[in-house]
Amino acid sequence: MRIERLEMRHVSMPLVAPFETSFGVEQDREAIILRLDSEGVTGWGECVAGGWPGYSYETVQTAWHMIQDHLAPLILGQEVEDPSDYRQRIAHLKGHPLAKAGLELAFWDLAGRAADRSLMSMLGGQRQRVAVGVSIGIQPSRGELVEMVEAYVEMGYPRIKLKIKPGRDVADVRAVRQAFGELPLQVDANSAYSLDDAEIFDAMDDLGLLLIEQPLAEDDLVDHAKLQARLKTPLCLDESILSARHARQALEIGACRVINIKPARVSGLREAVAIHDLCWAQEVPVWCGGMLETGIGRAANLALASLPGFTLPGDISATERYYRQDIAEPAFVLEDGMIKVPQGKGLGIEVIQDALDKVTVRSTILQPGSKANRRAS
Ligand code: OSB
Ligand code: MG
Repeated sequence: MRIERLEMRHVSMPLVAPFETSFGVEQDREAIILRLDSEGVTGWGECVAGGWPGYSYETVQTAWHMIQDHLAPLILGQEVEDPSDYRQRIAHLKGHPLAKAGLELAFWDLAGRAADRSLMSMLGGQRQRVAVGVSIGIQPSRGELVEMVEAYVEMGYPRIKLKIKPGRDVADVRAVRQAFGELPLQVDANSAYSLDDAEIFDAMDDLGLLLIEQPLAEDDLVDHAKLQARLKTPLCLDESILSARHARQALEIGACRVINIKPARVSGLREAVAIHDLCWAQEVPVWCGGMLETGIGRAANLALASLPGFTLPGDISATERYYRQDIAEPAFVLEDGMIKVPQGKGLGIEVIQDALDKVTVRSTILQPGSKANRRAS
């Protein structure tokens, strides 16, 4: 398909409530929405790089530069057959998985819409609904945390994840465990600890958690292996796993027993499926993580989570948990602790142009031979 046009929009979307993690507080979700046009077909993508390098080194600004100046010139005016062809064209460029994944997603949507196939069927998904949970940010107080958990349990979320950070860990988690007995519960530290904090995780080991997500630094598989060796609770890696190779090595050295797969973090859906396949073959449970995506990115996460190896509930919550007004429809709703996987062609959602216009803070249109394109090539 000849790629005629790439539109980039930096968006800032107000969240229904601030989301606090060990790396900071988000009030408005920043992202880049991408629109590809080819031969009368449009494909949408979302790059989830945020406003500052808290989760990853990438930011909206670095991703903007990467997409505009390095990725776009490799596709504009070119015949790009499908997402695999796109991947080959960009394979020589180092790093920047969030930027690469955002544009790959637009190619998946484009390919699906052109071939009249759903993303779920293109990826090999097998279920119409997927089990989901909710990720709860750090709350101002322990009491408010317990109330927040109660509210989500009442809404029907069958699994709760609590964000933790030093000083807001064991006591918070214990309070939630005491209030909710058998509730399926897990925690996410977003790499806020070191092996010197092992005693905190020893204490956490008795709280019946499904898993402990990314306790240590993202580039520290070796210490994760040491920590895993002393715990009964499975460690789950998020930030550390950027490719199927990392996943294989982490499992080989015992750095984790579960993997959180986020298509964005691993450069896109193709690599996400490769990690799924590797884990499925080894009977390692995986689940689909989230990055507070808009309806565009969450549609893709739902399709991915419909693969058979996604045996744990994903961080894919209902639209109303994130945004009062999303930029895509239909909204995703929770039913019996699950969300339906879109079955329409491509991502199976429609972008709401007015809503997108309202949250756009800057935009650019790149075409073959346009200024930004020439400057970089
Ligand atoms: O570490 O899983 C994470 C959100 C932003 C950045 C990192 C993470 C998260 C979440 C929220 O936990 C998951 C979601 O509901 O999208
Ligand atoms: Mg995480």
